[in-house]
Amino acid sequence: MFRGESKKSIAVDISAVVGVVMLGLILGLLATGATINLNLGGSTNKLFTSVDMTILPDYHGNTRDAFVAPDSQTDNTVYVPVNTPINFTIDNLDTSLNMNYNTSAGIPFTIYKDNGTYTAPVTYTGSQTVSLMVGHTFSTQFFNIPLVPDSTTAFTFTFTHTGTYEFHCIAPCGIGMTLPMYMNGQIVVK
Ligand SMILES: [Cu+2]
Repeated sequence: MFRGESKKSIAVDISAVVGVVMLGLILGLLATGATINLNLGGSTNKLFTSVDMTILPDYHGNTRDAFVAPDSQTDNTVYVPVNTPINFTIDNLDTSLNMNYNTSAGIPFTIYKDNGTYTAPVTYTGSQTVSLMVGHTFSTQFFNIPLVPDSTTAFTFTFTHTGTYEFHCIAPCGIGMTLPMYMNGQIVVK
């Protein structure tokens, strides 16, 4: 009888200890979970189906031309959904000519010129060779869009795989050409 009570008492003590430890673990996990959720909330970026970028010449310094991404994103990282047509519009406010673009873009695109003289929008197919003097390009591993001076260029592209893809300019437009946050950025497909 005595020994039985003793064992029971020990058993109760152990279960109480296990219970406290489990409670601590659960609270710890909840706390961790809450922290993770908060972090995700803080870093969850809006997914854009329309990406409107502007090219600003001499952004933060001479020849540091830059793509300026939407939504005041300062790191030039654009978040877009996978398997969704993304409408890109790029306003090139730079008037400089930096390269003779003489290749195909890979995907169709339309140039809307607004350089003071009205010009009807011109649409090019993805496979045709395009000969244009350009100031910049919007290039990724999937396409290579020529950007003529003082113009707006529009194209649509659907990313079929999630991942992070660099975009950059292949025109020799100055030191901004290779600088992240200038003519270099990322498209994150989620
Ligand atoms: Cu450029």
